[in-house]
Amino acid sequence: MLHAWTSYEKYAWGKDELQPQSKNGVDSFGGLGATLVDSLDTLYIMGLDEQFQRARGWVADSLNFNKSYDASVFETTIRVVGGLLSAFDLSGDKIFLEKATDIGNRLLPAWDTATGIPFNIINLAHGNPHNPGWTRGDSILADSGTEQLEFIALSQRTGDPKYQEKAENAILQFNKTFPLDGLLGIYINPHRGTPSSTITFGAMGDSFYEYLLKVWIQGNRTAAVKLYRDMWETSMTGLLSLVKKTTPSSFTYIAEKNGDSIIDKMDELACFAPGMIALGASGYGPDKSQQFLTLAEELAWTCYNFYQSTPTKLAGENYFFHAGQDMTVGTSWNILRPETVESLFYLWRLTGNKTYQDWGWDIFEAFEKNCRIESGYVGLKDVNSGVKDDMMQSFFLAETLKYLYLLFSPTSVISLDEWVFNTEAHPLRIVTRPLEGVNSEASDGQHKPKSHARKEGRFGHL
Ligand code: DMJ
Repeated sequence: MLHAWTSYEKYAWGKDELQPQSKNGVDSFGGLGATLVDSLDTLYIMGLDEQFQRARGWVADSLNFNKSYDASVFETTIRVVGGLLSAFDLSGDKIFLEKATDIGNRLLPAWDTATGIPFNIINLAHGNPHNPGWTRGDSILADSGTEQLEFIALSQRTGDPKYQEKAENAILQFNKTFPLDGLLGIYINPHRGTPSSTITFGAMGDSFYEYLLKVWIQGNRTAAVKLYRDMWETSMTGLLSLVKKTTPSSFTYIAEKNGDSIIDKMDELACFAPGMIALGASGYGPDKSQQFLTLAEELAWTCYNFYQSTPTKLAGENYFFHAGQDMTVGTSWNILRPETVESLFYLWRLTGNKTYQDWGWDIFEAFEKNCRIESGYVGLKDVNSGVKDDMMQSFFLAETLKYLYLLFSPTSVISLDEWVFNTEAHPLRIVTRPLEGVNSEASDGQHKPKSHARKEGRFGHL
């Protein structure tokens, strides 16, 4: 983390992302300091206090959202709103909540559609929400169902219910036509609410399913958030219908679907699923809980082998499964993604099995060997040849390095009893949800969960 961060500070300070080979910063997210904001909680958790204070200073003095930039509502929420709220929850420093509220207000008009399912792009200075041209007017499932954790937290921390109401309404809309298998198409018309027929736990679907589970956890599993758990369990019946085995080695994978056709493909992005399944398993009765934990472990073994099966020991972007050939790399780049180490982190926390640490260490060493250069970390254009690209993705600092660090930290460091990670690995405090409305405790700036007595300490100011 120090090497990645120091390189960013030296060559790309305040820019969204570092291009390590060019030794330049680029504004890939509209000039919001994406890597800096994405890194705040990682710096804090790792005890890199001087670096955290310098980053805090930039947020206070230079982070300006009044930009005429067509921002992705999803990317801005998970990285910037999530990063700032996590920094607030960890440090108690109100500047982070002020900034999160500013950007939250700018994103909010995206939900003003006939159905309440949001447009996925909005201009940060002028509003004017719309969808990208390439979706032919549709909204994307993951982009529309991955703001709930952040916007619920924003309402809880500010005492203003409007953020939570908008984001939760989208889920209520999805629930109106939720299919029996809980699998929604990845393109959804925001005016009519009708989904397309492409189903995946990878790109454009993934974190919708993740947030159904995590909002239930965020709300402390009360009746107020039971709908989310119910929807998640429904989607898990659909997931089970997509689980298949390779030949000859019997690797378990999650296939994709288009209409009635099964597609024997899995994105590395879908490797968040073993962690999610393990995290959700304990909410079932004993038999089902064991069934889901076993499935999670089998899927993690597959994802680990996405890495182990290439010459660089780094996974490609997606895999195809042909009879008799186990797994074959499809798109062959690796952009420092976190999903597999994220799942290893959850499995290690939930089972105590040190094998997951060993696997995580193997992946860490492969990143060190192939991706570390003098001025930061780069991805690979091809996991077979090892040819490097020129981008240090902000999620490498937010997620990949954080999950690797936590994989080797005591379980008390960001305890899963007290924190829930957003999809960008930003931990948010679990706050018990009362049956209606925003937690009344929030209005005076307090957000202490009722069911947890806690001490002052490094991992929280409450
Ligand atoms: C991150 O921005 C998030 O994890 C998101 O859910 C998926 N894509 C990247 C990491 O791969």
